[in-house]
Amino acid sequence: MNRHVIGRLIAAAAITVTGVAVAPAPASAAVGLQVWFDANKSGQYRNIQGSISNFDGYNDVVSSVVANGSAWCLFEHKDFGGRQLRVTKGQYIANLTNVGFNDIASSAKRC
Ligand SMILES: [Ca+2]
Repeated sequence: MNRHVIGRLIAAAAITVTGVAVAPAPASAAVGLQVWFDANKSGQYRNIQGSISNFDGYNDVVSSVVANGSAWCLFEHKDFGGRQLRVTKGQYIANLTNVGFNDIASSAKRC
């Protein structure tokens, strides 16, 4: 392989890397409220698109969240009852323990 060909290969590799870098990450494409069962975006995941009056199947387990598109409110009880935690638009809370809301959320809606 001569030097010229190697140069072209390096240029092609650089273009490929650039292409990957500018592609949207899956997280940035998300809409709604993203919730994970564990801290730091780990464990099972749900993407909430609208008002959910009852976290059926994931009640009292949410430990990290990202609010996309608007602010979202988490509620302690189903049907938007009990204590409320407002997550501002774009905010990522890596560990809901830090805001006194770990394994508590039972419903959510935009707010
Ligand atoms: Ca609850």
